[in-house]
Amino acid sequence: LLQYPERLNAAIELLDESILRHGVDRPALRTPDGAVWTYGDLRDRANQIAHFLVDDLGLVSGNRVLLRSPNNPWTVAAWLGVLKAGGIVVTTMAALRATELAPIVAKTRPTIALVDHRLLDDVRAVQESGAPDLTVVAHGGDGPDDLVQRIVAKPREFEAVDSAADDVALFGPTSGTTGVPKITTHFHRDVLSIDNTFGRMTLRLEPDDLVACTAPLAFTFGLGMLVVFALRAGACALLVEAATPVQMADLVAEHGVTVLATAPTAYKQILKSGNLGRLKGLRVAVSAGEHMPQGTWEQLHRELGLKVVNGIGGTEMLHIFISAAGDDIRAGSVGKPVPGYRATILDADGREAARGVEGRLAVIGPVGCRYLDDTRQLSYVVDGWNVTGDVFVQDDEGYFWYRSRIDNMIVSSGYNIGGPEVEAALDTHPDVVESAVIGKPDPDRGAIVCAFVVLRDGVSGDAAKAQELKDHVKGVLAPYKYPREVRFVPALPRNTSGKLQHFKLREIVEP
Ligand code: 3SK
Repeated sequence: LLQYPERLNAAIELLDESILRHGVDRPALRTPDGAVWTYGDLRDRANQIAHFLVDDLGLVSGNRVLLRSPNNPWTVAAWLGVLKAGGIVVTTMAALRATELAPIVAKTRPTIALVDHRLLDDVRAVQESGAPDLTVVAHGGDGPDDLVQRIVAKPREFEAVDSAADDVALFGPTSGTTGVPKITTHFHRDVLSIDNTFGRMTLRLEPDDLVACTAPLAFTFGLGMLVVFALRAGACALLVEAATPVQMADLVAEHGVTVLATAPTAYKQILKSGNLGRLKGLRVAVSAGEHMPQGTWEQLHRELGLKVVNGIGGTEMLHIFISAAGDDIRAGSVGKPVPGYRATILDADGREAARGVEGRLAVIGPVGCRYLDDTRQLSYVVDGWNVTGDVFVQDDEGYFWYRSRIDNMIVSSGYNIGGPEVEAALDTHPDVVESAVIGKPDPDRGAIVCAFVVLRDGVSGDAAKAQELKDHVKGVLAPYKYPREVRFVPALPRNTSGKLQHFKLREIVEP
């Protein structure tokens, strides 16, 4: 499955080959307002967009096309159209503002931008300040549908560019958890590799599945779930432009979604809101993007009767590389390397650590980590291994267990305290929606555990509640791990992929 022909266009594999296998009239994409695009509709629109890009805008192979739009069928058609035309997709989170977009545009140098009307202002600002040659085409939203008007008369057949399997298909900017973007580059074969590994070995979608995912298509978690895995399986994706986790749970129930992929935070919010019953129709629930505490996993298991498929992935490797399904799942563990990948733990000297020893997780597999024009490649990729910023331990059976981010191990009075275990303990309190824990410098103890807590609506964050939470943690964990400082906040800082930004909390306590 991991041998690829020399010439390969991922869009043909995902769309045209899927039509040959599963039929043209099956639904490929749905929206909450009832719109349905069949595989045939999607192929027609992708081909028309490819014609427009090549015939009218002069796109040649290797040109980069910036896509900025929410999760809707046009975004998927544009993504496939760019690949068919031989272009490289530059996906960017809708939430990015001009100041964040500018360095991405400067580095990836797109010549064309297909932009939803609602996201046009930031692109125009970037264009005016440093990308005068960028051709911007608007679509969607409430504005005039330039893209739709300009493709409507185009032929519905398009001879896709005969790309090499190793031609770049997409640039995935990653803000990581530290805020400075790196641009990952991925080949046409990488797009298929994520399906041949996690998609087919672990997830195993079926043609009758309806897949929903809260991640944007600009985040490769969402792209994999809603486009790559869904289309290759002949399944259908429910594309939701914007929804809170609780609204997503309603959509799952209303539309009969069978596979939901989202982050632990969303599962926690659905749980705490009392709406978990809305997920009862799911066949598969995937959790990734962050660590899922064992307590949350167990509660979901108890109340849904479903073993959540936990996974760890990264934009660097395009998708999930450690996971488990069915009987292989161990509560609280992220699983084992997905077939095709190898993972190991590195000690402080960068050598392979023994089983049971905590260290930095490194991974190697069919998808490579290649940053565009970035010297950070030298520290994050060693002999082909992607050295992640996560601390894990591997047990004797080969299962990987998350400990913390490399920078979130708190040393207090000589004790090593993993921030995530304190977060998990806090999250088991019924009034806590979510929490984030950091080490705050302290003259006596070196550091103290400082917790930022989001409370349930209507619960007040006062001194008594802070004391109650401290006592709660002392009751769940070794007492020395309790947070000596508790701060109540309305929300936690997250990057546009939804990952918690502990560094922003550190900036608050040590300005
Ligand atoms: O775990 C992640 O953050 C991730 C990143 C990219 C693609 C998929 C996943 C799960």
